[in-house]
Amino acid sequence: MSMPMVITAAMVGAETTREQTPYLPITAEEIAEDAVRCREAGAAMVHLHVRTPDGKPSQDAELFRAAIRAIRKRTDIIIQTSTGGAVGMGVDERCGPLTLTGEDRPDMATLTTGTVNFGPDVFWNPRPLVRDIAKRIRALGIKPEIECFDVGMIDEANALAKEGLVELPAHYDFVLGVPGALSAREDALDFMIKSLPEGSTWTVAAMGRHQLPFVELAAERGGNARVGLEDNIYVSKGVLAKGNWELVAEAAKRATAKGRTLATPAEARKILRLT
Ligand code: KMH
Ligand code: ZN
Repeated sequence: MSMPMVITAAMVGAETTREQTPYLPITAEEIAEDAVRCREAGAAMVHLHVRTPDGKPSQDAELFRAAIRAIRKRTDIIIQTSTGGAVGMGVDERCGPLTLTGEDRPDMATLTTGTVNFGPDVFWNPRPLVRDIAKRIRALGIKPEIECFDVGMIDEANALAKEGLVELPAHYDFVLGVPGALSAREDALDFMIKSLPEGSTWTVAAMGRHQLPFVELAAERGGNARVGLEDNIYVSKGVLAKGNWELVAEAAKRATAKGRTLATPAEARKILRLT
């Protein structure tokens, strides 16, 4: 019997625009409304970015606070905040959500463990910056999701563990298919799984048209999957998803067709060792 599958909804991101899809949630209320529907459709966690009212990517703590409060008022879904933000942001800006404490503290935060080409840009994560963010996540008392855009980022997480900055076994997200980085290939997924330390948990987030097929690959392998408008705006060829919930619903359908049950947030907390 495999574990229940944890579906994460990457709801907002930093790159998707309202010009690309009118269904992108921007305000705290829009995010909360879509998060509730994602939870009903089978998601246990949201990966959260926020935007200014005019839609610009932001890592502002107060915008995160408003979104986190709006979500928690309406649902028990796990909230994982981004520390990646948008390309070009500095480390203090990226770590805005890590300044939230008490009832506004996020449940988890991302930690990308290496620099990578990101379309025409560079997502800068030099080793000292990675250590800085790892320390801030640790100081807040929450667990990271290690974002791996390439396999060397798994090795760097091992180095962080040796330095006492990350606890193993950890939870990883394989981000596959970003232009300029590791592509969304089945053999790449298998190599990444094989490279993990014993006892790790993993999620796969494949970009664009690869998103939903990779839910099925993850389901077959006993892993977890991330879907959502951050990574893909189409529910089928040329058809926009009418919200993150529609991508979650499609992911849930595909995962259950492969024999997987879906984790509730309470189950996901146990699987991901958050409690
Ligand atoms: N927007 C990307 C440059 C994360 O959330 O931690 C980085 C990103 C990763 O989305
Ligand atoms: Zn993100």
